[in-house]
Amino acid sequence: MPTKDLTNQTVVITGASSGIGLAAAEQFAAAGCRVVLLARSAQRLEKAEKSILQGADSAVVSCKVLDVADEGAVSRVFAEIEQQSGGIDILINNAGLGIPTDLAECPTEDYRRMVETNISGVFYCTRAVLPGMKSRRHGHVINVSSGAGKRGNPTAPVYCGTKHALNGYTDGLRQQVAEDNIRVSLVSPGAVDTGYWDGREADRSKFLRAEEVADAILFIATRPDGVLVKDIDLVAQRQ
Ligand code: NJP
Repeated sequence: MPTKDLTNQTVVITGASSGIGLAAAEQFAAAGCRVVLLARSAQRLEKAEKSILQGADSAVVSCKVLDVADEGAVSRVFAEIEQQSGGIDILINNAGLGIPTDLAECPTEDYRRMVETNISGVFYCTRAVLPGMKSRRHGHVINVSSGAGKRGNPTAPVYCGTKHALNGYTDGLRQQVAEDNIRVSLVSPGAVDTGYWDGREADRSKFLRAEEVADAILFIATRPDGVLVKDIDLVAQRQ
């Protein structure tokens, strides 16, 4: 089956300094895309950029510091990227965090961080790319959600709430912009061996690998025009 050629497409990835975002950046760069990495830590972004260039010195990669929860900064940074690139083709809303919460004791600050990153951040970034995508009648928004967006679990009710909200938002947006020829997709992984789990007790050896989730994201983006993958729900199956 023919796949979509992504050569020279501009791909913006939030939360690209580690884990799934970094793995996706590596794979989209290898597919010939111009990749823009976004995250809060300049140091981690520079390291990520270097590691991508080490893997493929012809990769076209740049990075910008951005907290997706900062509305004004999102507007500024995305306007810069639009101007410098001539237009964003693919946005991967990947930045996110989950804090295990006993709701009776959950600090408001933890609640706010999850909601502002996992939901408000996706809204700010998506809103920033839609006018350009609509005027070019072309674009793809891929949201990294979670199995926790479909099934609640007792350890992280706030995180589950943000990912359920993300799924509803994605579904509505997909229908809203279909007539503008913009595709909107979701990826829903189970547990993935990334920094998300640092400091927590878990046997990560049987988890998904970040590259496996990145591979699913690339699969979604390379479907030919006219084909939309709405969601990939993937889990590890390791003995
Ligand atoms: O985690 P991690 P993952 N603004 O911690 C950045 C979902 N997921 O790759 O900002 C901008 O390695 C942070 O960089 P920095 C999960 O919900 C995961 O696993 O410098 N960037 C880093 O680059 C999330 O949506 C699992 O600290 C912000 C990146 O985000 C996505 O996968 C399971 C930011 C996080 O990388 C990627 O997480 C599942 C902000 N405000 C869904 N806050 C799993 N790992 O098990 C953080 O179902 N970042």
